[in-house]
Amino acid sequence: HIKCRTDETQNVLRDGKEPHECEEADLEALLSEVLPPSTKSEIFEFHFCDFEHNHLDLVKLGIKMYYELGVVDKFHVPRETITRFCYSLSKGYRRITYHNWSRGFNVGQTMFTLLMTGDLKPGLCHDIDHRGTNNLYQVKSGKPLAKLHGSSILERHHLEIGKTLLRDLALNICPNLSRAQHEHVIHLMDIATIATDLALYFKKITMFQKTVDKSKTYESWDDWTKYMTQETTRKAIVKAMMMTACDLSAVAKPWEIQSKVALSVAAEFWEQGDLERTVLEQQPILMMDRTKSADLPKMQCGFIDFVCAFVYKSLPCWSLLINRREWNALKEVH
Ligand code: 5BB
Repeated sequence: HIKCRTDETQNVLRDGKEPHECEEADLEALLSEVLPPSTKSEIFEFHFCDFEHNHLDLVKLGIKMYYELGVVDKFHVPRETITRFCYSLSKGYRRITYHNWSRGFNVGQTMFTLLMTGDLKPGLCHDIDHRGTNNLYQVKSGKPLAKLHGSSILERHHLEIGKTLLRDLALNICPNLSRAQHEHVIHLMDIATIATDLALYFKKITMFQKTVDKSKTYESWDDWTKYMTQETTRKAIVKAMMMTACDLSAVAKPWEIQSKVALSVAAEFWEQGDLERTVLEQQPILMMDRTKSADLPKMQCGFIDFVCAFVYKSLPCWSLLINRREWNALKEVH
């Protein structure tokens, strides 16, 4: 049975304090402590592992990443503001099996390494307030969210929460941006968050293939305008692909990480499967059926071959092939 790590770290003794008192204490701690130095910080590594870090450690590292990206200095964001922002993001995640704060952090941190080692920025809020069940479940069980958003239900909800946090005066991390710059930031959040709906991923692949390698010279204004539009589309698609790469990146992390993370992905799928049995009185699909747990290695092989392989063709491949071999070996045991 997989225990939720965030749960353990958040359930420490509260000394009879109310939740909001704990939150103020957390914030004070975050503000009084020095941030970890960049030199010995592992946040620059693709192989970063959060297993040994608690909830607040990860918030600290999140703040650190914003400093490293240069956005805090560039826009003169006060330490308290960026601290409140990151802490609120972390608290916006529910204490569930997989789509929790540790995982939100990991996706943001993977994007961070892509940005710092490559040359291309949102990630921390992309799964905020996830319920541990997928879009189809929201529809089938008639959840209010499904009535609010027609497609990419959860992704649109993560986006709304992220934007609300950004808008909130006390948390506004970019008060010095012009209106146009502010709208651009929101637009980037739109692209990046909606992009993580896996249902859109396969459409994106085709678009991605169509838009690469369009180098030619342009002779007229119209020609150039068309080129610029394509450039903008191309950039949006590359950003979306990077988000998917970060979203699925656990599969391309060292085996010690992948084997553990895959179990928590499975645990959350199985919990949804249980809900489908009890609440919807339906038989869950193979992926969400805990009585079919022996098929996990086989499913991970399929996931790597048919879902992940494409996105990692154009990005650093980390440990994908090694993990493929490990899952395959486990498959043959059964
Ligand atoms: C994925 C698409 N789905 C609609 C049907 C099943 N497939 S799958 O066969 O590629 C598959 C993927 C089956 C089992 C899986 O996990 C078993 C533990 C996975 C899988 N998905 N494995 C992973 O390690 C990860 Br990471 C993921 C991504 C899960 C988050 C994406 C949620 C998007 C929902 C559409």
